[in-house]
Order: sequence, then C-alpha cells, then structure tokens
Amino acid sequence: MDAKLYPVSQDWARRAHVDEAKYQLMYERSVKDPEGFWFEHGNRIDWFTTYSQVKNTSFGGPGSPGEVSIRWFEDGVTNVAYNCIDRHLATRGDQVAIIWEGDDPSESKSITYRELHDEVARMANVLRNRGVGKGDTVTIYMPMIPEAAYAMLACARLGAIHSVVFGGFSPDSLADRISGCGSKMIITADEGLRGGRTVPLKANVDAAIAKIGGVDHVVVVRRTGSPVEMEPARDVYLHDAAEQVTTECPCEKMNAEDPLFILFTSGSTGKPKGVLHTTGGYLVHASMTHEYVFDYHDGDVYWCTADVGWVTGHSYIVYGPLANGATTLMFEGVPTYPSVSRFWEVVDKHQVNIFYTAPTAIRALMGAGEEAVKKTSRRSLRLLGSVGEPINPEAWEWYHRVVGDGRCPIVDTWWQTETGGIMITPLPGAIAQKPGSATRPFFGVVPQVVDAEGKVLEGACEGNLVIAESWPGQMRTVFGDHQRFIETYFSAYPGKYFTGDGCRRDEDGYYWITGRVDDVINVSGHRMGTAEVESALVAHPKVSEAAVVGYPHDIKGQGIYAYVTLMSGEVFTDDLRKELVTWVRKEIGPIASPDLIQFAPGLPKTRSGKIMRRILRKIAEDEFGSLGDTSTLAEPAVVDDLIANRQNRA
Ligand code: 6R9
Repeated sequence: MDAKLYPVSQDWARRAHVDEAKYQLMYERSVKDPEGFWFEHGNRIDWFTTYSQVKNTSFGGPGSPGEVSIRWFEDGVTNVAYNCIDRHLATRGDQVAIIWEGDDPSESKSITYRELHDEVARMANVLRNRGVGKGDTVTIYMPMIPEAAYAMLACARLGAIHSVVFGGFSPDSLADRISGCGSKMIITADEGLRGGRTVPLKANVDAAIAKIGGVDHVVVVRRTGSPVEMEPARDVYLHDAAEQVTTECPCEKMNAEDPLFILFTSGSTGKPKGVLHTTGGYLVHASMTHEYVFDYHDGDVYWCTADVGWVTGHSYIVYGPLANGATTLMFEGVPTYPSVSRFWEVVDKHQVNIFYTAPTAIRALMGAGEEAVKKTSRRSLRLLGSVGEPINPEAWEWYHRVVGDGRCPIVDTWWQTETGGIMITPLPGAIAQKPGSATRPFFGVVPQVVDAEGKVLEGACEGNLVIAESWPGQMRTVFGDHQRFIETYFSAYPGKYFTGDGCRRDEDGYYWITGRVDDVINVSGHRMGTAEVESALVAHPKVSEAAVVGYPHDIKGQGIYAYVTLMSGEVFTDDLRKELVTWVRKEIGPIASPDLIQFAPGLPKTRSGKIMRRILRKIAEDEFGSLGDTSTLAEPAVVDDLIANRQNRA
C-alpha cells in the first residue's frame, strides 16, 4: 500500500518543541533508560516531597503470572489540583484558564486561574463540610459547564477519588456506576443543555438513587434554573452552600500512587470496569503529551471537543492543559447547533490555535459540505487532532484540506481509557504524517505486534497490538478487582499489556490501528460492549435471546446491529422494533440505540450452544458470500433465514 506522505514543514520543525532528530534521541533514551528519562521528566510537575524511586513495575509473565503491579514515582508526594491551579497563581493568576462556550452562541465566559482557584476551593469546602475526605469516592454527573472541571479538581484537592459519569447515560447506567464505586456524594446539575434540548440530570440522579440507595448528599449546580425536586436532608444547591464557605482550602498531600479517579469503561464481557488511575504518573503523562503532541506554547488557545465524561475530557480538557498552565476551551453544545458551521464559528470567536476532535464529527460535517466551513476564517488554527477511532483517509484528507486549508498538521492520536494519555501519534514537528496512520510511539511507549500465539512479529506485519513495557499514565487496576485487571489485560499475552486492538505496521515502522479485535464496538468514538446491549435487550419481557455486532457505518464508524429472538407467541412488528430501540435508550442511554434490529427465529450456534458471532458479523457487514466454515453449526438453516431477512442490504 502506497500511502500519501505529508512531510513536516521547515517552519514546524523549527518552531516545535521537538524536531525529528530530537524525537529520535529522546525516544531512544526513553526506552533504553526509562529510569533516567522519567527521573528527569517527572519533574515537570511540582512535588511536595520529591521522589527517589522512579519505576517499579511488573507485568507478571510466564515466570510470575498474577504478579502485576505498577508503581511510578512511588515515594513522591504531590497534589494534582495544586499542579493544575496553585502553582500557576504567582505567574499567571490573571491568565484565562478556561474559556467556556455555551450551547447557545450568545453565552460564553472566561475563567482566570485565580478565579479557578477560588471556585475550586469553595466547592472543595462544600464537599468537605459534607464529610468528603481523602480516599472517598464522589460521582460527578454533569453537563459541559465549568463546574464539571471545578468538581473534578475539588475532589483532587481533597484527595477524594472522582468517578465522572457521562451525562448521556440513563438512570440505570448511572445507578450501576454509583454503586460500582460506593459513592455517598453526587455532584450534578438541575438540567443539561445540548443542541437546544434539556437533559433531566437531577431527575436521573433521583431515579438512580431510588434504585440503589446509599447516597447521603447531592450537590446541585444551577444550570438552566428549571425547578427540580430537592430532598432537604440530602440535596443542596451549590450556590447556596458555597456562600457559607471561604476560598481557603489547603491541598491534601497525596502519595504519587494514591488514586485520582475511576472511569467506568466497556469491555468484552460483563459490566463496565472501573479503570483506576493514580496521581503522579498520570499527571506527568497527561501534561507531557499535551505539551508535546499538541505542541502547546504559552498563549495558545487550545480546544478539545470531547465530553468530560470520557477519558479524553479528563486528560485533554482538564488535567493535561491545566497542569501546563494552558488556556483550555470547554464547549457545552454539539457540532451541528444552531448550524453545521458551529465548530468553525467557535474557532473564530475565540481564536483557537489547536483543535482536537473525533473522526465521527469530521465525517458528519464532511457530509454537510465545504461551504459551511469555508464561510468561516479559521486563520488562527495551527494544528488539528483526531481521537477515538481509526480515521479513514478520506476524512483525514478533508480535515486537512478543508478545515486546515492545507496548512495544519494532523495528529492522529491512538490511546485508551486504560492508557491514561496518548500512546501513538505523530509529533507535529518531527514525524511526517500518513492519512489513517497514528504513526509512531510517544516517549517511553514500546508497542509490539503479535500473532495469535503471542509471537512478536518483526518489520512490516499485521496482528494484535500489545505494549511491552509500563508507562507512567497506565491504569493501575480495575477498582476493587485486581484479578479482573490481570485477566483482562495480561492473560492473552503473558508479560505484556494487551490493548484489544488489531494493528498493522508498515515498512516505515508506522502503526495503523485496524480496530477492536474483541467484542467491543466503537460507535461514534464511544466504546460499547456488545454484551451490555445484549443484556439490555434480553431484559425486555418479549425478548428471549439477542446477539449484537458492529457493522460499518458511514458517519458513526460502526453501527449497532442487533439480532433478536422473541419469546414464543410474540410477533415481529415495526412497533415492537421501535419499542426495543426506545427500551435500550432507556436502559443504557441514547449512545447505545441499535441502528438495525433483525428479528431472528433462531441464532446460529455451535452444537455446544455458543453463538457464532463471526457469522453474524459477516451478515451484518453484508458479506454473507464469505461466511467461512459453517460446518460446526447445529442448524445450518437458520443462516439462510438470517441472510434472506438481513437489514443491511447493500
Ligand atoms: C481515547 C479513547 C479506546 C479505543 C481504542 C481504539 C479506539 C482511539 C484511536 C483509536 C484508531 C485512533 N481508538 N483512538 N483507533 N486510531 N487514533 O478513545 O479511549 O474510549 O477507551 O477508546 O478507541 O479501538 O482501543 P477509549
């Protein structure tokens, strides 16, 4: 395959933090002498007590299975909120920390580092007065308003562990995530506002608590001002409580390995896992990648369009940028409201220099035509970024040519909730880009491509992506279940971290992520376990069995294709199909809505009763001509029926 090459311009090589020669030197040192490299770079954050230990990590492996233990900077003492706020006050107290752009284009505001300090300290005192302290878990269920960042930083200031739940999740999903980490405190808003529509956040919290109980306090931020039910003994408005406290709130002393946050994410089996990140290594990785990958310089305006409910929002709206004393833009709305030019209008309005979004948004806007982009200036843009799923070369080229006017490099950043920060990406002043390739590893990252047996492949090859060595931002465990951590990530290839992604490496040593190789699908950049959607479907009284697979979708990347078998006596109707879509939205949230539902009198199974997903995937992809070996099917006839009634006709 001859991919087009976009070389680094002279200008970029000169002005960037890292050029090609420096990348080679730094990368080599980072993998040959990780202790020395990270001893030096660990100092990019401030420590109350500096570390003497740098790296103490083991991925277990054939000789010592089960012994997976990851510790970085383990005798260092610091605080993440101190690094994101207090240490900047002397030099940049009046600099803007957060630019907030509301859903309605007439609403925006700027928050300086000094204001950020006061808001966070007040919120921390409100939490502390309600019993929150070091090691406690707090669930945050918020719209994209500055208070979401204040809430995260307030927890970090107190040493409490936050668990942010995406505001699009249903009360049931929220309930699972509250009880999954035992939060007694929830921070939410009356309502969210997206694309001109309200989201009943407080009502959802009430419904979740009604289901599981155990929550002592709910702090409610007033966003829309609509009246919501308040339980006097439990609920308080932030603005009322904040009046009672001061802006004095010291930062708790945290060990480098004390937990910072939990983020629930989907895997191939069972309920979502609580990915646990800790303090020191995470912040070093998030801040260092933010500076080098986006080539952040003082004075730049940086915008990441993710939601704080996902890891990208954690690392690249809040922690990385603020640790670097950057100006980070937070957007409440959606790319298409009030018009499909919104992103570019916001870029012009706030003179954004660095813009980081997801391929699904690019594809959707691409469909709306060039004119909506071209009518805006975008002269301020210098760098574009992509994250969340593989970007197809057509979308990459459009992003480059139309959005960036051919002038801005694109950093395609591969990473995961589990990795804490960016792992594979071109540094814009150092590495020539190929559309569709995440290109080369960041400092300290040792990617390998392995075959099904775990043999490490050399040179140009294709297989599964593993990471051979620990890096500072790596997740430390699955909250409350270290065994599940080991089984999920270190058992397929003992001694190595398995990413769950397939990958090709070309003759130039560039990495091309080909997508998940497990039962995780990626819908509009959102990770979803097929098992979660299946269990939502079978919870419906008329459904006896369900199998869910992904299929190629022009805008979303992957769509959700559900095969559903009904209880005997039930009939397939269009109304039932609609009812099931609504059901799944209610059970999980709108992001899990099935795109296509096929009623199946039977599912293809092996004689031992295992559903043959490989066949279902092929039918969903409309590639039933290449079903592969069907000789182990218990009832071959069901496949003919599925093909005849497939929903995805080309
Ligand atoms: C940051 C984030 C992780 C999964 C990952 C992979 C896919 C993310 C990608 C990419 C190709 C990229 N993914 N970035 N695939 N190129 N640049 O998205 O975290 O939500 O945990 O998803 O997303 O499949 O394994 P998360």
